[in-house]
Amino acid sequence: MSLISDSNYHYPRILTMQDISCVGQCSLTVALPILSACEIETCVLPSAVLSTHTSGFQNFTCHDLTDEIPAILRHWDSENIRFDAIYTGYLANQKQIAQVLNIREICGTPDCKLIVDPAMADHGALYPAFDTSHVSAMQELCSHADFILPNLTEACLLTDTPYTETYTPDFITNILHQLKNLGTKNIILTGISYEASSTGVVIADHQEIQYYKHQKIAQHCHGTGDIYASVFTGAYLHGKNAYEAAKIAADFTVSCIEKTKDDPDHWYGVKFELVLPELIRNIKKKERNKQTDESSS
Ligand code: PXL
Repeated sequence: MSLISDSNYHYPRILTMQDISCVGQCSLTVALPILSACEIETCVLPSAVLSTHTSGFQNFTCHDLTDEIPAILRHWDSENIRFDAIYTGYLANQKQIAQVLNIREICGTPDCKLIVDPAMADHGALYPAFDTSHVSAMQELCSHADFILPNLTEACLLTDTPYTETYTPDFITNILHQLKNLGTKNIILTGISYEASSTGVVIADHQEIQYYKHQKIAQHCHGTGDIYASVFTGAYLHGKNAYEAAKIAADFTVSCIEKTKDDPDHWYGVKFELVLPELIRNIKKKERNKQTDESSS
């Protein structure tokens, strides 16, 4: 799936399974434009339709789409539709979490990558709709994933570690080992901060642990986990390696927060649309350099 030039770009097809929060700049309404900007054919399996996301809005509506999934799958299979990757985000219930492996079995290509954002918690707490049985189901899904992208709260829940706001590199290394013991192949752990002025992302594969440090912006913005996971997935499937994809995703997320932080009316999400041109430039950068290198050699 790696790229040399536009002419032999393998045009990947991904299935992303998460909810449609009609308002709130999260889940499918950010994944679809971001993955498209990364030149990935993006198919969707909506897990639920909500009037808004569940963090901060009152009296939101939610229509669970779990019962639709088997018929959708049967139709895709009858049409021989296959996906190079499956990327999951916010899933509405344990039944849906359990369906993901079945979806890969039926509609995944032989090398189908499974990328799981265990979107279920932040700042030390589970999202309002979930309880601990959701965590157990997510542990099982993560154990089969090629990549998981938890924040620290989710990583603590997945490893039964008490959440803490201050920690040492050893604490993080220990969590990474426990996540590896679950069976997951690669971990991208976001929001890991060892000093007041910076934060960063830890990239752990089978042989090394790397850290990409970046600017920390004091303001909390909703939906940045979804933005981060979508950009990582898009950049990785476009052909970047995991470190480069993690870096592009971090830089994109920081820029989104920068564009949003001074607007108190925009508390529910980030203005990611303003940063899409920067994402497209970053995705294409290496290719352009490579092409220039090739044509000058
Ligand atoms: O951003 C994660 C997310 C996605 N979808 C829904 C949510 C949340 C977080 O609260 O409520 C419905």
